[in-house]
Amino acid sequence: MADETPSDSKLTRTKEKWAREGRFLTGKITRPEDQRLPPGQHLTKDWPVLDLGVVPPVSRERWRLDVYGAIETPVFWTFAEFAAQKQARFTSDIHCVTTWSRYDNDWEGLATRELLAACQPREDARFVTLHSHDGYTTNLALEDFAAEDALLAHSWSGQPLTEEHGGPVRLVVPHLYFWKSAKWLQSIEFLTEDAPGFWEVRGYHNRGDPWAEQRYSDD
Ligand SMILES: Nc1nc2c(c(=O)[nH]1)N[C@H]1C(S)=C(S)[C@@H](COP(=O)(O)O)O[C@H]1N2
Ligand SMILES: [Mo]
Repeated sequence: MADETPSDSKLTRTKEKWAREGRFLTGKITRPEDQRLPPGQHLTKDWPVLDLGVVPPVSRERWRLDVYGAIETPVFWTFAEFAAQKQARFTSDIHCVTTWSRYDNDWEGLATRELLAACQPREDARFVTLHSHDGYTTNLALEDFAAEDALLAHSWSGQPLTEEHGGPVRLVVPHLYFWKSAKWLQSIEFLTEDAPGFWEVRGYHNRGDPWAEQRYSDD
């Protein structure tokens, strides 16, 4: 487990610079019915690895899911308990803010809607923050977290998620840029007020809708 987030790495500084300059923005904001590739994106067949450069060693044996905050029923599951929940299989596209997109990713895991049914967010819960083992965080509005194709994924293409892609378990929220899909998921915090995460405080958009090209924060 990394106890320091490499927030001053070369990659982090480069991506902060892109946010300041508005790099990759095309100005297009509509989503034509027949368009699968969001504006400013290009298609890739391989699957790039993007993170802060630290791969935290977390085995399935040691992994726990800790769900806490503005909820009625706190959840603390081992991997076996997590895997014993109702399983979902979703196929979705990846859109990374650095402009690559990858179609037809086959994910398996726990639909976020099933998690919500288990932990029962309180009436006043409106946001979630994901905390990861590399010190990364990212925030989502509850509606975005609850999207019908969002899941906590443990497998990709029928195989356990590899270490480099965020295994044992990562979030997948297909309708937003991929930085919202936290790898090496450690805990999920439900909040009444929004708490911007690692990239959101470094010039990236708070929501990150690829179809509206919400790459960077407006101010
Ligand atoms: N824990 C953690 N999750 C993370 C990141 C990270 O640095 N740490 N990077 C995000 C970014 S910017 C992207 S594009 C995707 C990349 O996922 P991949 O390496 O599986 O392609 O993970 C996201 N989730
Ligand atoms: Mo990214």
